[in-house]
Amino acid sequence: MSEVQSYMDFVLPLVLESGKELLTVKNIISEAKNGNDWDVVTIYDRKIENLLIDKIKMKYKDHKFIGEEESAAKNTISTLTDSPTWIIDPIDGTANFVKQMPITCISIGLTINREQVLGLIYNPYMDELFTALRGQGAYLNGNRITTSGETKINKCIFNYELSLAAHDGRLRELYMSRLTALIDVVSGIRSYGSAALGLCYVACGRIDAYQCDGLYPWDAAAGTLIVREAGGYVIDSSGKPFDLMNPNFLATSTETLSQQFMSIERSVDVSRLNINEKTV
Ligand code: 2AM
Ligand code: CA
Ligand code: CA
Ligand code: CA
Repeated sequence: MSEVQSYMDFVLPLVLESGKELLTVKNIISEAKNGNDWDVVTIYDRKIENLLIDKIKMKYKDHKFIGEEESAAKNTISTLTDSPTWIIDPIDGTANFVKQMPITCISIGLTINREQVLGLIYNPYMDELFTALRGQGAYLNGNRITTSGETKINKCIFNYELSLAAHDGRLRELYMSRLTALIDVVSGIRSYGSAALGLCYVACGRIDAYQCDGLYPWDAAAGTLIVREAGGYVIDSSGKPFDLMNPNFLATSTETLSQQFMSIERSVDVSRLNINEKTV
């Protein structure tokens, strides 16, 4: 068995167990992060992240961690090194979770030598487990998945994550100008509120494209590997090389579709925007 497969085998039961626990939760109380009512966290986010980090650390003493909630507590995101590094989003779609909208998941990625080698995303409400190991394809509940293969933007169902634009001054102008440019071109627009699941839905062909700028490594670490392993295409929509530590991503079923999105978006003036100034 490969080293990475053994890591998957170790972490999978922990994630399934944590996910199943979420199903029993009632009366979820959320608190505002950084004083923003629209940026919420619950005790379950912290509990799941702590449990995963503690258990993995006990087994693999030299492994490193980048988690959403430990980064928020430190007010900094650790630098990626060559060491095996678990990148953890304990609940992706916390706002959905608080409202009991069943589009929420646990997302875990692993990098070794700074390369994404493992992705695991579990939505307990749908009992859907998306997995990928580098070079070995992507799976939903053990069955191989591929993207839709869609090549035409006018037939494309597009998950554009509009929720951040409403609150985030860095992104509002960018999002709205792109929306105006794309709304008449694509077949339909969705905004599910979970980056990890949006990426999984591209990977399994439920939608054809996902885009969100200004996100964090834990939003992207598992899902972008799952998309690529499903035959999809991921780029940094700003035109720079994709950077896991500072992800602005467009994930599409095919490279052709990606080029069609980019040719429309490049016609929109975004030069005034600085999307890299963010708080954790
Ligand atoms: P989260 O639930 O883990 O915070 C779309 O809403 C995506 O953006 C989700 O994956 C969500 O992840 C993330 N998100 C929500 N609020 C955010 C914020 N204030 N800053 C950055 N990302 C956020
Ligand atoms: Ca959050
Ligand atoms: Ca997230
Ligand atoms: Ca989260």
